[in-house]
Amino acid sequence: MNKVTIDPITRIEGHLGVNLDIESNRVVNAYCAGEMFRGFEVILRGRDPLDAQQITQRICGVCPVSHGMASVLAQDAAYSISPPDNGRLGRNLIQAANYIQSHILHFYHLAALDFVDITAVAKYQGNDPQLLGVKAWIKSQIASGVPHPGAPFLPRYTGNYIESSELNCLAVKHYLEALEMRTMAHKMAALFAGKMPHVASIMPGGITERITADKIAAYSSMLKRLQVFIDEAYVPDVLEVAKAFPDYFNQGKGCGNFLSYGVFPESSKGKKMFPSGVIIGGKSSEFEEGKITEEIAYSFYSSSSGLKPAGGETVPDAAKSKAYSWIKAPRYGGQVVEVGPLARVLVAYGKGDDAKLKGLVEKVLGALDKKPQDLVSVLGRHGARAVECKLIADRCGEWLDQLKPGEPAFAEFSVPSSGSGVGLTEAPRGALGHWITIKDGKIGNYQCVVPTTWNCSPRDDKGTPGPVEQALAGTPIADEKNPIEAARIVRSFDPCIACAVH
Ligand code: NFE
Ligand code: MG
Repeated sequence: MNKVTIDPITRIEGHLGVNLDIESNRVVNAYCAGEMFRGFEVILRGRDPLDAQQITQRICGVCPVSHGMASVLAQDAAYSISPPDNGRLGRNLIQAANYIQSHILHFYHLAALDFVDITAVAKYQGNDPQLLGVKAWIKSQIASGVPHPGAPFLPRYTGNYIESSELNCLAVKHYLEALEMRTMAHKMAALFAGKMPHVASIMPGGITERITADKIAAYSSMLKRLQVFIDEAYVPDVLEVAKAFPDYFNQGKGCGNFLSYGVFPESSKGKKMFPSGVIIGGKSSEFEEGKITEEIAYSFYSSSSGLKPAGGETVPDAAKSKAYSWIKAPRYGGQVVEVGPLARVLVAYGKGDDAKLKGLVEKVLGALDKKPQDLVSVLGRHGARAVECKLIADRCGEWLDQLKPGEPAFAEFSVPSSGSGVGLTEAPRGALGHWITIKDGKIGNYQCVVPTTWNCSPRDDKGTPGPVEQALAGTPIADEKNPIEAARIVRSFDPCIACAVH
């Protein structure tokens, strides 16, 4: 048995180490290690509850909006308030812009370089000024003997990349355009959020930015440019990668269980654009919050194991024997579940209520001659992310139309001296929950269970590996010095270790 370590796994957010036991060029066991402690849940104790949506946003610079949302949803519940329609829609539009930014980031800037050969640009014959700039710089790197020409597209493994130089050049062009698209998505969010990335206007009761016709028009015009990019670059590029690497419909399947809390409320009554739901062993069921626990047998904590988050504890123990990760192991009814875009799309597809989602999923599957079950794979995760990015961008136009300029976006409230609340939403990377308990007007306990906590969890008390660990087991690795297959599987989950540990 050979031990192969990828540490850190690069082009993700935060410090993830992956240790693989490999026998006869196949992964036998995988271990995901979150390699830092952060302590947000400890920092929050004793603070003013109204600090929570600001402090928790600092867990991450990529998905701060979702942390802010989970926090104000928990506080809405604790204060028994509900935002007016303008507040609900404003929150949706901020969170949607952050999803679009995050999904474009993930595909182009974090994952595509596992598939695209940047050096093809050295032979580029066209006259695109941006590509000519990249060409000159890559040629100079090749001439000076840099081992992997193409920094800052580094580090990367030697591997089989897309062969068509035309497609490779187009992908690099889109990589550069994607940077501008993400800036625009940030600007859209900031219209209703006050600022990005760590937003100012999301508060319990709604949002504090006023809804004006100017803001609606500005959001709408930037949205239209993003929709063109999503339709003409992002979705087609994901399809090209799928056509070039069909084997990745068979790689990285994982536990095959899925969980979504649901996201983007369409009314104050609770109907959401993406519904909540659970799929375990192929059977669908309604989501029950009471089934969530966190186990810590292999995590660096000395708190009790198997606690529900409302009564969760965070007691770090760096010297704990047997532990190998700072990530806890969340479980649903004791089961390992995957969260994220694939979970959201499969839950919604299974419920069958969303004709647009069903139509788009079937169109993509038809273009690739694949079945819904093929989605449980590396390429299925990329495909689900692109599909939901398009659906969310399209839906934003309808939310903009429903806004009422000049009407309130915020409901008044007061903070009780004691209470509790649960805030469940979906961040770009999956199911996100915050649990708040208020005691003597201060935060008595605050617990977060975060998407990458679910996906990159270590083994639980029974020794069952987490979703990414399961997705890696059994993977063929052609060259142990270049475990690109494992990196592609890990990155398909879009992990964020800063979030996972929090
Ligand atoms: Ni730090 Fe986050 C995760 C997402 S949770 S990126 O995991 O998406 O809000
Ligand atoms: Mg936690």
